Amino acid sequence: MPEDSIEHIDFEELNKKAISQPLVTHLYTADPSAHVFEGKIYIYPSHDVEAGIPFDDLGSHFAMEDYHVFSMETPESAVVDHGLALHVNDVPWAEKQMWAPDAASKDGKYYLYFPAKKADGIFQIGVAVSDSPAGPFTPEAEPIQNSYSIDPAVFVDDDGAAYLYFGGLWGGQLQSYRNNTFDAAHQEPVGDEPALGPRIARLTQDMLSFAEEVREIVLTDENGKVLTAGDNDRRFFEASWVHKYQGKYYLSYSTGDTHYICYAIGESPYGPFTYAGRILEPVVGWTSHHSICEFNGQWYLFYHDSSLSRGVTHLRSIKVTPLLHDEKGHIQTIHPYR
Ligand code: FUB
Repeated sequence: MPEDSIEHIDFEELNKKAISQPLVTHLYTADPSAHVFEGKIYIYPSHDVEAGIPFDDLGSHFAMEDYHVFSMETPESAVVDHGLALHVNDVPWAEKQMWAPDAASKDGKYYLYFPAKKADGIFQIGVAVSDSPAGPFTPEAEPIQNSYSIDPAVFVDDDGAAYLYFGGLWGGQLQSYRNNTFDAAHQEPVGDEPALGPRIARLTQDMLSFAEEVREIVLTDENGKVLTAGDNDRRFFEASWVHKYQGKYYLSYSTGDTHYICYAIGESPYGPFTYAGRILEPVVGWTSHHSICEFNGQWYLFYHDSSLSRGVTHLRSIKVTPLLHDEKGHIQTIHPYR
């Protein structure tokens, strides 16, 4: 939701209309990546803080330093804060801006994937390992080789293959990459030029590296035409997430400056994905970022908004609400405030 509309919001009224309330109120939390591990819901969010850094289009005011992991017995039960899971000071290669993370599990170990800026100002993605889904996590000494940009999301397919999706525009630096090579001179495409897609690479068996060259995902409209950069209501901006429903792959993502969470459907983890609609209408705050998780046969959308901070865009709170697929596999659009 655009910043300039926030001053007109009556937050008492808005909170009455909100379809869900913040899951965590003792910290600001955002970008919730939810998974069912060991029979419980574990949530891996960003930990928002007020660092007093002026706002800019690069998101410098999102100056997060650490992660906490949260768990819930069910989507209705109390949330447990498992405390500090990883701090930027413990990551040898990272300097600042611990943005949206995700986690995966394999053979009794847990892997936390996270973006951070290095001292040279470039984002890369790192991985940290734990014996518990709650952490604490021990980071690898170097970022994942050939990783770049932000918003890692892991999808583990039925055959055990794990894929890392990533990428985000503007502050996330994706516009500076072509063919996996950084050049600050590259700009975001415009108008009828093809939009940039999120990136994907299969992970190695040990979950610590890319097993292949990073590929760009193609998103098309229902006629097979690649979504264009000027199609701001539908083009990918950041916050990739993949879930599988009835044998199909659903890639969901944020459209950034138009503030929607949209989705597209494909036959393979690599796509191409065909645009299929909106999952979430704009929330209070500029960013929208989510995950989709099945628990006991019911699907849930984890998302965030800035209602608890009364509209401060970098002080967000995670929320959860049921998500419905209809009989054709389409996702029912969620309106966050009735
Ligand atoms: O939390 C920092 C950034 O804001 C995330 O990486 C983006 O997806 C947006 O939610």
